[in-house]
Amino acid sequence: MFKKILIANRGEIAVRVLRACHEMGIAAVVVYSDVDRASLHVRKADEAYPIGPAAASESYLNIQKILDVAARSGADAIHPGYGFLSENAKFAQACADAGVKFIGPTAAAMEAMGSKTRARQAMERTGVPFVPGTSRGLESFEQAAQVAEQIGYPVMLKAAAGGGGKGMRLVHAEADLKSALDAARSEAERSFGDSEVYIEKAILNPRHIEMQVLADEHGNTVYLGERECSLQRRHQKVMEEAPSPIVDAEMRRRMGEVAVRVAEAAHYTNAGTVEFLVDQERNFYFLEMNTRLQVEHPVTELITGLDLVHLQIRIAAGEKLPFGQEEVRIRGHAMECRIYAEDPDNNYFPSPGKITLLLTPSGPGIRRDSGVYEGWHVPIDYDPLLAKLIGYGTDRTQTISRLTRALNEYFVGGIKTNISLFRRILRDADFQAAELDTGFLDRMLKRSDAGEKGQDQNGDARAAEVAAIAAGMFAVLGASDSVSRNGAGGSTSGKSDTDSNWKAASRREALQ
Ligand code: MV4
Repeated sequence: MFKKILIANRGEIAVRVLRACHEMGIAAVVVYSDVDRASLHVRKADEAYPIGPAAASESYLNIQKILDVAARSGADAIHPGYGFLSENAKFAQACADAGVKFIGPTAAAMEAMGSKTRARQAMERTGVPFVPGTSRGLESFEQAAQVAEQIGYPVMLKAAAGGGGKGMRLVHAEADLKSALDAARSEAERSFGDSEVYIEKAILNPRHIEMQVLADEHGNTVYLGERECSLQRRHQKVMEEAPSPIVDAEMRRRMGEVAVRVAEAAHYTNAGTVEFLVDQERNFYFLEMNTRLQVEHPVTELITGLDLVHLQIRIAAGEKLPFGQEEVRIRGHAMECRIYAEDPDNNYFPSPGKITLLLTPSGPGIRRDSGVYEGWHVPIDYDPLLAKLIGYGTDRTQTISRLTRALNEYFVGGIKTNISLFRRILRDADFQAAELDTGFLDRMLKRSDAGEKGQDQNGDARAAEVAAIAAGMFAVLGASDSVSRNGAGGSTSGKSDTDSNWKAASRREALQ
């Protein structure tokens, strides 16, 4: 087993991975850019190495600098987290060449799944259902028009090297095809340096459902259930849940077996995710495979009782999967809120700055994977994800009520956050009825923009007043340090002062 793992990432995922290392008795080495000098992952690590200025290209994306730290620290393995170099085949190969184990798939497996057309070609050979269309880049407008005629409008043009909706164009009629093709090609070239564009039948208002897979290096591959990821804004996931409200045991088995076939076709090892589009009739189509641990992995961990990072590390160390498919059980329901430093009243623009007050939820069924602390300065240089708030319950209804309760305990002072967005989502009738598809959030935001502008940065007006009272009380009582900020310890009356102060504040406020 590894003695020391280098975590080539930052923020909440770096903290999450170093926690798994510490639970396994493995030393955690981290890297940090200048603006991350005081960040949480640096504070919790066993060793921390500076790797340069804030710009990711000069730090977290710099392969040579990261491998230099691996050599200097004597790390046996590297965990890439998600984003940054996590799906960079050159990095995976450079680790292998340097004799440092990359905790993830091989460079070859990444390559096989890195191009959407290469992935579709691989799927053609394995009978995996994918959206009707081409598996190679379009050679000409004439070919595009001919294929579009065959599969029928509306069609979707997509960048082969694409992801996240870049280089994608929905075309409803042939008259729009030429300009859309030109636009998709130029955006693909600009975004990925690769203008290859292919065409698919458009699935209107699809759901995005993804299947977690796990494969060891001895030929054993299992699926661990699906995640509903349809709540997206501008191709950025906002909230995820597991299991999907529309997937029953039989559909889960069929999707899981397809996902395993995809992984096996790519000779995949370690944790990966197979993405599907699901239409209104619950037909599912292979979309792409993500060759990394995903942001939303905690919802799968909660409904299966498995720790995916522990398992990643054990697989990378050459161990066999400690269970077979028949032992995988799904129990309960989990939902994840991605808490971003964004201003809901300013088009969700990033809201960097100092966190002056941090009141965090806990209690039954609440998990918080956080990369921040009170007093830390959220930098402008990276994705503004602060933390993930994950709720777990016996069923979807209990999970919604738990998460609602937890969000009402959450307060971040000094910067704007999107916490109020989750309160709106959880109380939305269509959400509660699980009427979800990839257009849900856009529709809800258009609806509620009319009615709910000007809410305070963490939620509705009342919460803002309660928070102001609490902040005032902390300002006065906090100095006598008899008030513990997150309800732990420091109490004088035998129970948490925070509770009594919060209750007193809200009772007083409610009486007015
Ligand atoms: C599609 C589609 C409809 N039909 N493909 C968006 C980014 C990339 N992951 C694929 N995406 C889509 N591909 C066909 N043939 C609709 C989308 C899509 C989408 C997919 C998943 C999650 C959110 C989405 C938001 C808009 C469009």
